[in-house]
Amino acid sequence: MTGSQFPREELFAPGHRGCAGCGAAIVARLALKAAGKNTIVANATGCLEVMTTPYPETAWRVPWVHVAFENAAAVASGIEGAVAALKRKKGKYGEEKVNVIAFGGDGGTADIGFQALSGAMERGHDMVYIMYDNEAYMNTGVQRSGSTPFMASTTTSPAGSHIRGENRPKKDMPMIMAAHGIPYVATASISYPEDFMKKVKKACEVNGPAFIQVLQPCTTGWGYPAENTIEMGRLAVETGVWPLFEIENGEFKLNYRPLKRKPIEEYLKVQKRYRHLKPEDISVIQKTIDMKCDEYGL
Ligand SMILES: Cc1ncc(C[n+]2csc(CCOP(=O)(O)OP(=O)(O)O)c2C)c(N)n1
Ligand code: SF4
Repeated sequence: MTGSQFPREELFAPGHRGCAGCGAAIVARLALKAAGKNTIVANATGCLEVMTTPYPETAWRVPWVHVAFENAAAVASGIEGAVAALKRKKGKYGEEKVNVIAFGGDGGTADIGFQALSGAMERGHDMVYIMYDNEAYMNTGVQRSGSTPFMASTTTSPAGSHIRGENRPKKDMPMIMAAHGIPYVATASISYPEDFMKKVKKACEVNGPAFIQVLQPCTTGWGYPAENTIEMGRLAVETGVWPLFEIENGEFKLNYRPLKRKPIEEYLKVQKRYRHLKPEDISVIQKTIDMKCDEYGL
């Protein structure tokens, strides 16, 4: 299925309260386009939830549940169980598949919601978990999360003359999820919409749990002009910071290989969260990216 074959119908309305250029809105819009209207969403507290549902308005044109910061996966697994039970009762649901999708930010997924996520994946619920990864707790003022990259400055890992920003590497969520033995794990980017939508569609079709981590540039937290959101996502992939891959039934497949990887500096120098970096810091980051890319055959 190519991009032009995806439905034109918009299940995520414009007019939400996200910052201009917000990548989270693009995640939701593309994901719903791919999943279609037979979808129920559980959305963890965070920017995506706050900006899309200022009472009494909503940007969601599918059934949507706001859940606590920490339990999107638990609520989604309950919805999946309820749908299965109602399907068994004649007349409640037809034969059509109902997609259950949980959306959580990186804080809501890699940190506080991790236990609920791990449990839902391990129990084998037929659901899709989409981690929209803007690499910090954006809704509450750009605090670091387990998914914040090495040396990025946030309000709780502030760069100064001694501290070089975040001092730990980014948590490797796709590999942690793959270690649960679930049938489908993928990385994606809003800047490669066709790839992302195909992955969402596949994740919905899989029988069992599926996990997609989509990198979501955030104009406010990363510090770049709003009109550059798509370009930021492209640079992440073109420099090898964010490889696009799938792990399907344990089999790893790289989805995109740049003709020539761009130097990491091109990605770092256009973001305020990295403006403190010195040439020696950039070479350290470049080395870690090179090692990761070697591992992935990129
Ligand atoms: C138990 C609990 N602790 C803290 C909060 C406050 N809180 C709301 S949203 C949020 C940050 C969410 O970060 P993330 O999941 O990365 O999503 P983003 O805002 O970046 O989209 C925090 C700390 C909360 N709602 N509940
Ligand atoms: S802070 Fe970032 S994630 Fe939150 S609404 Fe603004 S651009 Fe979107």
